[in-house]
Amino acid sequence: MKKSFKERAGKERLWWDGGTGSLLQAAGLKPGELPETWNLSHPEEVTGVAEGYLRAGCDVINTNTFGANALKYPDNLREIVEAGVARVKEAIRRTGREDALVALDMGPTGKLLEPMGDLPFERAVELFGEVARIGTAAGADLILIETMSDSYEAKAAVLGAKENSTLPVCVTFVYDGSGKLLTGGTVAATTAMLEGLGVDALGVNCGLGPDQMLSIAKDLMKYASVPVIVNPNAGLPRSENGVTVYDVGPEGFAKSMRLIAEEGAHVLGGCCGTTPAHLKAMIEACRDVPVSAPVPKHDTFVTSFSQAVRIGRKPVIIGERINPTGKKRFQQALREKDMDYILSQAIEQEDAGAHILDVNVGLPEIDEPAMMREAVVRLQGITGLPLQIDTSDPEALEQGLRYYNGKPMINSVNGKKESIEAVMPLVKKYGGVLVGLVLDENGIPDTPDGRLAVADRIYEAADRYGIRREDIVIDGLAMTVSSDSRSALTTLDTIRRIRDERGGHSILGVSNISFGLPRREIVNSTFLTMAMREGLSCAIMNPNNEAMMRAFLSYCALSDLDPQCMAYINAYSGTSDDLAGRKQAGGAGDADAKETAAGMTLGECVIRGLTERAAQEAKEALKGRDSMEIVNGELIPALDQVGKGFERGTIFLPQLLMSAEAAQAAFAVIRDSMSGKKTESRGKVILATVKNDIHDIGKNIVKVMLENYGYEVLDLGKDVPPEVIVDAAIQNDIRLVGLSALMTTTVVSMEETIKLLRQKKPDTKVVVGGAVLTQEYADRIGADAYAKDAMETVRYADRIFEFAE
Ligand code: B12
Repeated sequence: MKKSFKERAGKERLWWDGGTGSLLQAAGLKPGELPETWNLSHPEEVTGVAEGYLRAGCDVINTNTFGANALKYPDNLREIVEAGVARVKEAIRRTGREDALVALDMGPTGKLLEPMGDLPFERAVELFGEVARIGTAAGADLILIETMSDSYEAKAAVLGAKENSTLPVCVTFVYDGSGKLLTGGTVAATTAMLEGLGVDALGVNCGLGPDQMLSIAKDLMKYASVPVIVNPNAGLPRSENGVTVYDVGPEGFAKSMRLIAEEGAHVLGGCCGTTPAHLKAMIEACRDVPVSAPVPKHDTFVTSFSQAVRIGRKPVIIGERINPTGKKRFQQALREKDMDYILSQAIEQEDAGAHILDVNVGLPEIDEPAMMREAVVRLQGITGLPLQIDTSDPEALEQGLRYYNGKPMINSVNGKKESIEAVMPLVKKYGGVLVGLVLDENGIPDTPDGRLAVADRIYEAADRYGIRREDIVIDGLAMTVSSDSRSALTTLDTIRRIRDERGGHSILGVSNISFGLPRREIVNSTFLTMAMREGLSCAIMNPNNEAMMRAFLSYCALSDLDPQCMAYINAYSGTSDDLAGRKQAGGAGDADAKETAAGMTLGECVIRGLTERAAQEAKEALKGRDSMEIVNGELIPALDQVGKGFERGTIFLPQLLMSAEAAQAAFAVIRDSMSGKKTESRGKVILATVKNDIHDIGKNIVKVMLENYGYEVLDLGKDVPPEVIVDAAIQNDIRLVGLSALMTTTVVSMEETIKLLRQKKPDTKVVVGGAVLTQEYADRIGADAYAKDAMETVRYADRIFEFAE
């Protein structure tokens, strides 16, 4: 019997195959034709590609099913996938390579997941699950989820695969040259998430050539405990006479791949532009590089879609404010589903310096699982901080874990059998760093020995469930010192011994210590300092509380955890010793003093991606200001700022999308306030955002202004092909067409549209606009006019329709 992927990966070097699409194109696949249809229509050609790679020496061969899912193949998915597996098996038979493995290839759906896009997470799980089911039944040996640029979609794919198949699952992401996903994830963050989900191997493919992938391969080796896969392109693609070409030939590819093999990558292959010749050269060049088994890493990371927070020597601050306990305003927000209030609590804590945010939305009268899901989804739309899912309801926990885009912290399990059995299987399935409370059926032990005994039982249970001990953080339980004067010392001894005797991590809800005492932050901050000194890894606390942050920052400065005291200096230089606190913080105050969210301007709401708040602020702003002044003075500058952050790489696509949504919500309010001013029609104008461009906020503003000045607007929407625009202009005998483009790459579509319009309807005038355009550009592409904003567009229309004063 042939050896499985798990038996081989990491023990010998495995050779994955190379590009498929380019070979099928060479065999006659036409542009726009779906490659997977060839599994049925051109079986010989597809089998030939696999044969080529097998003869080159590859061990793992992908099925030609990269784009196969029910969205693209609603009628014949089963046939396509089954045929994809059958083609590779046939190639194996023909080449006598019975040892080779068939990898069921699953690529991205091509859609963005909610809330960034419109594909619901569960639908994505279902789409991947269906392919996994069919491919497994058809006899694939493993599943490859590849070319993923969004960690959230990759998570949906892994769940789909694991819930529908027992085959090994591998995932490879597309990182850019700086080592980040399109949605912001780093190698450390995505690796922690995937390993938490229990994948069998992980790595990188596509996007870059082997030279540019070297540093990513090094990072993967640094963070991964499972075998690492590296499948680069044949260099970087460029367009030559409309054809995509790659600039690295077999010899160059082989040479660069040897360096990656020497870094220790366990599985090597190719992606776009690579051919059997590339793979053959690579195998020859790398064959003698020894393979070492993957080295288990002992890091503890809690991650979000874009950040990895290390739990280790430096204490981590977990913001405690997203929690209804004792907070009337928060309880009201939960009852009224006032998500913006909850989100604003996150933003305040992030600004105040929290590293992770605790999320507790338990209230007896609400549907906690639904609220947990909503809170997790919405929070990860507006903050890059990792979350701690905090609930005692296993159903709410599963909802939080399932919809979380990363490896969360989980609060909590305890020593009771019932708790372990409810929580640990979920941690095993979804991954996470689990807080273990040192209490059990007998209550909370009152000695450190007793507490350590419970901690040991939690560690042992984790071993049984296959959860790494590094992913357990023991809560030593801070109990009220006013009712037991030894309680603080017992807790402190416990956490010190967890560090010294178990090599483990610890956590405390710090403020519990001071219940019933006056001026609680005095006690809390001293207790925090003592606990950090005893090895506390994570403090659940209020980062808005200045006394606590002072204790934290000064402790780090004094403990060689703040190089050159930079964080301390940045926070306090130039401040005076009063309650004004740190420069970036909201100021001092006790735990409940900041129940109302900090005031935020409309622009800030847009930048933060707070949709409902932005709409509300727009309403407020309209009371005192002119609508266009709000648009030009606040909305556009805010979007500009977000755009600049995106360009610099400080803001990622999910945040860009949330900001766009918030701007649109504000704009909708402004638009409604302007309607009703219409007079009788001055003329009919077409507006459209050109082909391949989906930016339409600016175009929509132009539309409203034109309508307000009495024009009838035929809005063709976004991503509109030239023919559609021209046909509409002819049919409606349009005198003025307005075209919008926001990207340098789509100005070409604008030019095409103008050309076609000149041919087919020469009497129509064209006004163009959008952030990338200038008068010069407009002249070059043959437009009649350029308008820098909506008001200028109206003035131009007035001239064309002869309403100009
Ligand atoms: C919001 C936004 C998005 C949103 C769009 C949501 C939507 N429904 O529109 C989302 C998140 C979806 C998005 C996606 C992408 N975006 Co974007 N996005 C932006 C951002 C931040 C703001 C754009 C905006 O709405 N501005 C506010 C409006 C009011 O301004 P405006 O459009 O210029 O409109 C005014 C005038 O230009 C004029 N006007 C506009 N249209 C028209 C039409 C006519 C006829 C006339 C006369 C006048 C006129 O009047 C308007 C009012 O005054 C810009 C950055 C920026 N500062 O421009 C990047 C930006 C445009 N995006 C960019 C990129 C790269 C992308 C993506 C490729 C990202 C990705 N990797 O996936 C995708 C593209 C998808 C696609 N195929 O189109 C780049 C483009 C780079 C370039 N030079 O080519 C920018 C510049 C960001 C950056 N700095 O990197 N984006």
